[in-house]
Amino acid sequence: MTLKLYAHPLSSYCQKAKTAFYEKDVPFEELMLDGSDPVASEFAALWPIGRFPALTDGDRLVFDTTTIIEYLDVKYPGKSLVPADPDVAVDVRMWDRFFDNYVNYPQQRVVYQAINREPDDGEGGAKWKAQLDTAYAYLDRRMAGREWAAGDDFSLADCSAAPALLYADWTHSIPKHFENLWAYRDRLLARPSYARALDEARPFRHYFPLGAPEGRD
Ligand SMILES: N[C@@H](CCC(=O)N[C@@H](CS)C(=O)NCC(=O)O)C(=O)O
Repeated sequence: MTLKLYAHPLSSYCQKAKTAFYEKDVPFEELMLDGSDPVASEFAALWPIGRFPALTDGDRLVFDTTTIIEYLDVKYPGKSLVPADPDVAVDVRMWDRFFDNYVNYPQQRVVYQAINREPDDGEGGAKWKAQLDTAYAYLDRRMAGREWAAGDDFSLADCSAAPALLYADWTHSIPKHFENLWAYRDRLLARPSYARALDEARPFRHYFPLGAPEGRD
């Protein structure tokens, strides 16, 4: 049964999911959510919450990106993105939450304000940018001497980190003096699985509401 991923290449969460597919070499069909039918109507009927990506495996719906990746690990064992050691797995899940909640979430708020999807705070998203600054400083300390976010191997947490740090920097620049964080971001962008997801987004970059900066990808 073909796995179908309802997605848009520019979406950070879709890039997170696609990184996992490519990392694990699991084939899937990407159904483009660009507002046009029949995919748009099909998706609305399938998952009325409307957040993407969402995955179908036959009649089964799997929503929310972390769960999609956990599902792939269960159904397609081999290279695991959640480690078998439960203690390390806790760490991986915790850092996955860090990137979703404390990097991607504030980044999204700034963008959604800019496109009037959410109320303007009149301060250019200052509160969210301050949260990003705190996350950057914490991550720079975390990544000192580390290759990946948690455990020794590339994991679910790094799938989450790659697009979160790409767009966070586009939205609110990561200061250059955070060398450990920059080195980690560079490693993520060079990882073939994420590089492929990012390449697939290139034709859509001009849609990034704040403008996609040159040379920061
Ligand atoms: N918790 C969801 C969040 C997904 C999400 O926020 N996706 C964005 C695209 S990157 C979206 O659906 N935006 C459209 C909307 O908010 O209606 C996940 O982990 O998959």
